[in-house]
Amino acid sequence: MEKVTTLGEFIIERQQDYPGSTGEFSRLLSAIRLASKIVSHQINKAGLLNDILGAAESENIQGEQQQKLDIFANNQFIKALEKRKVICGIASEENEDFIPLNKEGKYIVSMDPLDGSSNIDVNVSVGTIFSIYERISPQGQPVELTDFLQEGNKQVAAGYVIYGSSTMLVYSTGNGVNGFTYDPGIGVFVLSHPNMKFPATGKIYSMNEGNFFNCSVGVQNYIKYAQTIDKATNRPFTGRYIGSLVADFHRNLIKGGIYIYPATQSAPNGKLRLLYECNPIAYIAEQAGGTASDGATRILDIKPTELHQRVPLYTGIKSMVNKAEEILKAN
Ligand code: AHM
Ligand code: MG
Repeated sequence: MEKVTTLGEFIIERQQDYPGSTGEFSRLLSAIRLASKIVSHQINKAGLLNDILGAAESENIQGEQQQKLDIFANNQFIKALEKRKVICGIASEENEDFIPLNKEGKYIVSMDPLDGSSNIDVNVSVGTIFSIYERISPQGQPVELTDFLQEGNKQVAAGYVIYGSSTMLVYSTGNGVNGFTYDPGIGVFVLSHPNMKFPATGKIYSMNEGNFFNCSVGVQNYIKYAQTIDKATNRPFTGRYIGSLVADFHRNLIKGGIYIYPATQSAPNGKLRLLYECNPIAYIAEQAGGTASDGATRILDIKPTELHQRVPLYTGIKSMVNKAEEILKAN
């Protein structure tokens, strides 16, 4: 039989790479693995009799309508994570404040439990995004806001789960990016995409072009550049936009491209949140040989000032992001 590496085995193998490792971190990852399976199972049943589709009667801190599955996914991830004593706090897109957990815990988790949730009712891919740091406040004391406001370059791990035609968990602990596909028949994630890297070149651009006249001249000029016919640079690029960050990023990682959520007149800092959307995606992008910026500054070097802070995001193949930055700078 062909050798299959499960995520569980992979986590244990990798733990041995770090001398002195206590297994605490592995426990954290296995909580994320467990919650993803539960959420995946529920998403795959959406539309059946489980009354899980559609809007809930609440809004989140951003004033956005919460979907029932947003709340379900948030609860599942919190439930799984709070059981692991290694975690001292969680920040979530769905909660105004961070949630303090075990004072003795060493790690904090920031997450978007269900990103792109407006896509659920129409059977389009959604995702979970997570970011992990070691706390900076002393163990034994309650977790503090400053533990969550660390620069992205301090992340010790980050990843996402894509609930698509299959469910995949993609993550990095700073040593490359690995992707695991969920086999629902046996209930395990299997290593299917070892050492993921962006292709050397790409021709996909992903942006909500409905915002064209709402964007700066620089962004408009980049879109015109992407659409211009030029054989030498393989243009025009192909436009692909799902409206689900994880799915758009994942496609561009595999096929080669750039994802843009720029500043707009109505959203001067863009739409995406630094802590639990941009930082983890930027970490994965860099670990896969790509890059991420806000149009001028490396995402991972931005010092967060608040939990739900938003920043513009340009991420994907380095040469494509660099070109976008060059065009923005010229305007
Ligand atoms: P959400 O966190 O409320 O789901 O919003 C984030 C999503 C991203 O997944 C996606 O890239 C973006 O919003 C799409 O926004 P828009 O509809 O403005 O293009
Ligand atoms: Mg989101």
